[in-house]
Parts: sequence; structure tokens; C-alpha cells
Amino acid sequence: MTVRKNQADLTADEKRRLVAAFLELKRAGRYDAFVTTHNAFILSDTDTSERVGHRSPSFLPWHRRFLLEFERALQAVDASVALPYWDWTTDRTARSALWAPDFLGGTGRAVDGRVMEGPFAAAAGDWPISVRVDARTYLRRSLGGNGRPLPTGAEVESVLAMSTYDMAPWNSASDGFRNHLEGWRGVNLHNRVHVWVGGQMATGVSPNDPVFWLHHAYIDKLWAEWQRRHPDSGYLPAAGTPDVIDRDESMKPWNDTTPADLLDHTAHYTFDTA
Ligand SMILES: [Cu+2]
Repeated sequence: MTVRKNQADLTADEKRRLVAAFLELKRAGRYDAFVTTHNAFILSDTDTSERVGHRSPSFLPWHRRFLLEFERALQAVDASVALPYWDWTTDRTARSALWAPDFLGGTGRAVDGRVMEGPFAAAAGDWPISVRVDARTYLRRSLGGNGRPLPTGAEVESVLAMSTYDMAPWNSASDGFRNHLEGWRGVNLHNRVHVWVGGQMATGVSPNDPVFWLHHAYIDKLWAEWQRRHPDSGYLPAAGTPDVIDRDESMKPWNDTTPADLLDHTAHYTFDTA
């Protein structure tokens, strides 16, 4: 059974194996297919038309399935690997071990945002940015460069306390847990973290930065925590909602899985903590 651990608790060997699996997926051309898929959904998900991956109730189950697909691809390279999560309420500075050269590498240099060390730095030669929205082919970051700090534990708690999963109009204007976690409304959790990292992470091709997966693994864990706190609250909407994925409706691009199928993560993985 896959156990997803806090990245801060990974051993040196676990980090080494995870990085090697990332690099192998990249080398084999399989990594970039995930970037392409994510960007296609970012571009097509809108508040007033069909929306599946983002700004909609299925934001959480869509990313759960997306991460599962990616984790399975990693495990096909190295069966010992699991996706770790980044608890940005705790590891909240650019000095975190997450950003050390033996793991994801650090922030970008001032002049052009280019990440200069670590396995994903352009200079290492193993991480070309191929699926991109501009000409720059190197991984970029500006950790904390936008000036707004990462969300705090108290801010996370305020969102976990929201007992309704999602509400009409089921988009970026909604009240409820999903949209506050996603960040279009209120204290802003998920979206703010993308912006804090900067570089490609702040664009539709955000999976170009490996931290994408660790960020979303923590968002996914917060969904699990919300379910634990609100056992009587379920996925909404239940049925009959135009342009929106209802509980028992299948999701693109897989077309073989519904939100209802993905509510229980323990069928696929557990977390190191409750
Ligand atoms: Cu995201």
C-alpha cells in the first residue's frame, strides 16, 4: 500500500529515488504529457461553460485522479516511490529542506528567475521545459517573491471548518469548502501557493515544476481531513447540473471515473498521519 509522507520526513534515499523517478519520466517523454493535460484543462475550464479540473466542484476529485495517474507512472519506474506532500503551513520559507540541492533545488536568480541548483536546474541538462507558454526553456521560481506569505495553519483551519462542500454557482464565485480551498474566494489557500512559488508554478503549465505534485498532494490531504471532520457532508452537486460534474458523472479526460469513485483515498493510498 502506498503511504504518502510529509516531504520533511523523507530520508536521503527516498529523496534520491523520487528525483530519479521524476527524471526518468521526463527522459522518457511521459512527464510532459501530464503538463499538457493540465494546461489543456486550465485553458478550457471556465466559470460559464464546462469546467472539470478547476474552478468547479470536481477540482478535488480531478486532481486526486491526476495525481494517482502520475504516482502510478512514478511507481512503474520505481515501485518504492510514493508522492510526498508539502505542508506549506509548516515548511514556509525558501530555507526549507524541500528547496535544498538534494531535492527540488531553490529559488531562481534575480535576473531571469532561473533555478540554478538541484536536479531540475537547467544547467543539469535533465529538465528542459518543453510544454511552455513562452520561449523560456528553463525552470523558473521566485519563492515568496510576490510578497504575500504562504497560508498559515489558522487560515487552513478556517477553511476546514466550512461544512458545505460546494455551492451554486459551482465556480470561482462559490462559497463553501472547495472554493475556499482552491482559493478564488476568501483567505486563498491553493492558488496562493502557486503564486508564492512563482515561475512556471504560477501558470497553466504549473506541473513543469515538480513541487506541483507535492503541493497538490497536500491539498488532497486537506480534502481527506475535511471529510474526517465533516462525515455527514458529501460531494456536491448530486445530480442534474449543467456544465458541472455531478457526484456520479464521469470526468474527462479519463471518462471512466466519477467523483463518487474517488471520495475514499484509502482504496489507493494512506497518509503518514491521520
Ligand atoms: Cu494547482
